[in-house]
Amino acid sequence: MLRKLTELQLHGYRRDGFCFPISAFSSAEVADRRGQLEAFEAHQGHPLQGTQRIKTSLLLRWVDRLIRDPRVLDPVEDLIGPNILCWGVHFWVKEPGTAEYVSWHQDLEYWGLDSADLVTAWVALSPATIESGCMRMQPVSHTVHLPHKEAYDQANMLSRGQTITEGINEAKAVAIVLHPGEMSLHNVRIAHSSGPNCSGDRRIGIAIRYMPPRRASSWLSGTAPLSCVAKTAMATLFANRFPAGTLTRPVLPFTKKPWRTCCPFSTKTPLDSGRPSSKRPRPEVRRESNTPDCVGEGR
Ligand SMILES: O=C(O)CCC(=O)C(=O)O
Repeated sequence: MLRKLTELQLHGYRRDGFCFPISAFSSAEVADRRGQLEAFEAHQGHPLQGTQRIKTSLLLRWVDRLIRDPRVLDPVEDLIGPNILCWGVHFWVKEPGTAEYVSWHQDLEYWGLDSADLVTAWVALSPATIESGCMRMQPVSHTVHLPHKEAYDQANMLSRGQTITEGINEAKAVAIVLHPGEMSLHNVRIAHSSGPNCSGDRRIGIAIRYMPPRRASSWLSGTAPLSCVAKTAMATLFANRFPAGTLTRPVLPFTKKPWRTCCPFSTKTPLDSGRPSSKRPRPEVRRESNTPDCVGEGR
């Protein structure tokens, strides 16, 4: 039985590689989350930048709560089952009237994963419209591997300017228009892009990457890049959704050191060198109640 998605949405996701809109948060809730983000930015004197845009659940407690919210997890569960590992969190913020864009790309092309089971929940904290530079998706492109090149460009929000060189039909692209509080779901292989923000408001989206943990355990056996987990220090187990005995050994790179040492502000990240070292504290599975002691957060 589906928890949240309709049969039509599930079918659409499987056929096209994405589905939307899925309502997750009320306007009051989303205004509150945006308020917390902007209070933090005001406190530090500038918008989220650089490494603050990734691993943000380690920085802001409300983001850590958001990535575990059943309203986000339930539709994800409909796609990948009840055992859910959060592999990454990425803030995509386009300031009003700026030229930043995202070129057509497939995430799987450059993330070094050996699984296409990864699904991104993209949660809108502000209006995602054609004018504000919402994402665009190429239906069915998750079924094929499209050629890419690296075309560095300062306005391109992708670090290496990864760009699909052929196979995109702009006329068939679907604009993922979302109200604040809604989200979309897309497959790690889907070809997607987004244009500049020509609106008068910020375009703020939180992309949360989820996958079944059995995929992560294959990395530990050395058959696929462990660095995807260990270097990013991102993975988060949802212990309450994780049946006992599913994992034979700990998957996560978390250490017993205080969370603060893992936060993007820290110069002493214990997890930045790939495989966990035997000299480091043993990784431990993170419990639901063990929320991070966040930097600069109001509550
Ligand atoms: O937010 C955007 O414009 C792009 C997002 C994206 O590329 C992603 O979530 O994979």
